[in-house]
Amino acid sequence: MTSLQDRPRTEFEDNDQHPVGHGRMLRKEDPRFIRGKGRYVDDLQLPGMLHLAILRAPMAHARLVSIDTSAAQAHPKVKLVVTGAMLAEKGLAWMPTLSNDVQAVLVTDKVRFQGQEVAFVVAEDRYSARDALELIDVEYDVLPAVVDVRTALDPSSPVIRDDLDGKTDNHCFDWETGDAAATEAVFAKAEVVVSQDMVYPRVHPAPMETCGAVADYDSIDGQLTLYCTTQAPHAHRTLYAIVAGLPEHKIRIRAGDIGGGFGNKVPIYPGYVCAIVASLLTGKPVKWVEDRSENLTSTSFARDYVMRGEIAATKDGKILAVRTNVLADHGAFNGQAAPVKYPAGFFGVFTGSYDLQAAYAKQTAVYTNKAPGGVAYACSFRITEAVYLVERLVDCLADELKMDPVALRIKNFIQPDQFPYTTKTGWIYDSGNYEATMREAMRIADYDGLRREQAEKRERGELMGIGISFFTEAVGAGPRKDMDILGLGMADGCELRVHPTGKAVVRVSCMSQGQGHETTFAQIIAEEIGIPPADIQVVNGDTDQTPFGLGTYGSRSTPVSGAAAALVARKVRDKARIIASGMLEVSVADLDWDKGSFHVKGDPTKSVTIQDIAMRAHGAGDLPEGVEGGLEAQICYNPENLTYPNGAYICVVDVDPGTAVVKVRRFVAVDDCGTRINPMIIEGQVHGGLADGVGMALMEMIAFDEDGNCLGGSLMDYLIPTALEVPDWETGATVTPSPHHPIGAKGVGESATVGSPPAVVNAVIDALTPFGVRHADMPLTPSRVWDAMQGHPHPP
Ligand code: MCN
Ligand code: CUM
Repeated sequence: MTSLQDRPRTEFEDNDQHPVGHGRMLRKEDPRFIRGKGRYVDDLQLPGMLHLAILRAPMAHARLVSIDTSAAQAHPKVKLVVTGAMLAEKGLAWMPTLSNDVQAVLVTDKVRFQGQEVAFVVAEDRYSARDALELIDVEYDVLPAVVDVRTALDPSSPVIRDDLDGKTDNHCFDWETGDAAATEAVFAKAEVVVSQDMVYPRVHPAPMETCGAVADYDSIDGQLTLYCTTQAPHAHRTLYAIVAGLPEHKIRIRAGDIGGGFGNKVPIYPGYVCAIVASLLTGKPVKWVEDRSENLTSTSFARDYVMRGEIAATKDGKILAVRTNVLADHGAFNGQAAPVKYPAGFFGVFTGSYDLQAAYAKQTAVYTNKAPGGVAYACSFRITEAVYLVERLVDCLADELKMDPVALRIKNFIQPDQFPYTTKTGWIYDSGNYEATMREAMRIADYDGLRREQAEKRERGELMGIGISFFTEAVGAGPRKDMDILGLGMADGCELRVHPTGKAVVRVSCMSQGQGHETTFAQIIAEEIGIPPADIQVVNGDTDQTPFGLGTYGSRSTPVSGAAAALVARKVRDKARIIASGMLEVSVADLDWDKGSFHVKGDPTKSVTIQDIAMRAHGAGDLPEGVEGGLEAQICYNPENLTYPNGAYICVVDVDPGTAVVKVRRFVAVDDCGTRINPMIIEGQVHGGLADGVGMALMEMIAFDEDGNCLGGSLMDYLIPTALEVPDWETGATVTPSPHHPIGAKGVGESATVGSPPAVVNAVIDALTPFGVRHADMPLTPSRVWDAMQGHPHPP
């Protein structure tokens, strides 16, 4: 291995030589991060600031009998102790979730999951606040907990949500998509049908920075400023405005730097509301920051789908239909964030990348005594679950037909000339060249060579596995005619202002949590108007400084805000063209654009740069008839469709026959996200997502005991991969631009997390071929792999 110093420097590492616009370029935000100068919420110190700590329930299900806060209140450093009953008096004990459910801010009646918020203390310092929690005396009447999603709907199960009118069971919602009868007809006639039960376990995004907030209410002008870890500042502001009855202009949300979100920072958590209430009551700024275990046990989890999948095909491997029945564990409150019409997120793309005759999915969601959440951890709104389901099913079918899993996929891919392709569940895939992408991955991996190596190893009793996964995601929610969150349309604003000296500021409604938006959004603008990225400041995360929009999740920043950025820049360029025509004394039609300047057609010596134009736009000289001064524009972009990135992943594992330890030896990922704005950042996104995938496939799970105690409350128990568990990633690309996106870009931020788990699992199952194993559930820990090798694929 070469050391970092020896490594040849590549051209892109020198930003000064970087061509203006798209391409490899170092991240503009990194100088402050690598110097430890990021501005996270916990770095904030405001004068007179108090500290808030939350008392959490020690058990999963219990009636609250009494709560005595007098000893805590007597603590010399404590300023305030608040219980659910006190919030109830102000009508603030419950808050709406982003999925039209309600969630308790503090418990008033009943504890519904372990770690739920019961009371809070505000003190002069963090330690005193924590100490005082121990002085609160709570009496609980413990109830049996509902832990297993499979029995949650049994009439004998205690009803968790008795706060909801007339609720007599733990049913949360039903949802279906596709055509049940047509699918049944295809299945009834099919030559081959394979079915498989599989569980996508509960996992947690576990961002490096936990959630937190500083609430600062100014009682003189009635202005509330909330510094907080949110991926969606504007959506949060509107929700607070509705809950608190304050006008939006009196609420300012400021999300500074965020140390990883991964969907964990989309929901509104009780802690944020507690901090706001505390600042209102004390008149002081109040800080609340979770510790690791609070983050793991009480904030938005992901997955928790129990799935039965069925696939129908002909004997020679033409896939005809896919069908699935899903039980979804939503925890104690439906706290997921998904567009209203898609209560199961975009699970509807479970038809994968294949041309089918019919498809049908049915889903039942239930409440259990576990933390709420559901859509987090680079989920692409549940496409993770969908891709896992279909990619495992295709491998089960390949096993049944004794066909090579790549050949089976290639035989069934949607063909390039079928795009735009309407799936049997109604999604319109915009573009792709799946076979080319698959073949590129095979080339990089030397697929045939790998199969030869595997055959030789099998002869020697060695367990080598090769796993394939091909995914299509639907990202960039979404067209406002059919996508909204709590009635808010999923469009995004963007404003661009070019200053007199030709420097620019672009204000976006999306919110970077590590994806490098300060760089890539500057590049998008640079590509369109030729101002170097270094001269373009990207502003995000402050509702007073940015236009309205729904924020960053579901890899929607590039598909939606990125489109808005390109279009707003084109608006500015159009105005610049008119000003240039005046400066060069020719008509607009006689001008040609080179990135960064206009010149007279046929005479490149007669030209003006965008910087000259910016000065003229603000200067004292005349402007063409009807042109206002200044050089700026704004836009709100409503996407026409989602974008459909796709990719082919090949994973190579070795399984130790003696210990059942899985080692991921190679991982090839070829991603097609359309036009690539910054390939270095894309590779970083893919590397991170692949590590996520290895983690979920092999290590990560939030488990519970039968009483509902969370067994994943620390990073000692909830294992996440380190550099030691992952290989050197081998990445590649194909480029099929999105036809409706102004620059042809598709999202990529979640692609690798979505696409990689089935590749790893398929590889492990492939390695276990000599044992006749068709499936084993994630995480494939040594004990589970061992069980599978012994013929017990489902752990008890
Ligand atoms: N990009 C690009 N060319 C493309 C597509 C994207 O150069 N064709 C760049 C973008 O400009 C952006 C990055 O790649 O800098 C990711 O873009 P996009 O796919 O639009 O995703 P978002 O920016 O909307 O990020 C959200 C996505 C989600 S939903 C999760 S979850 C996740 C992820 O990003 N969380 C992350 N990646 C993460 N990466 C980090 N470091 N931290 C997180 O919390
Ligand atoms: Cu689903 S995790 Mo991301 O969409 O923030």
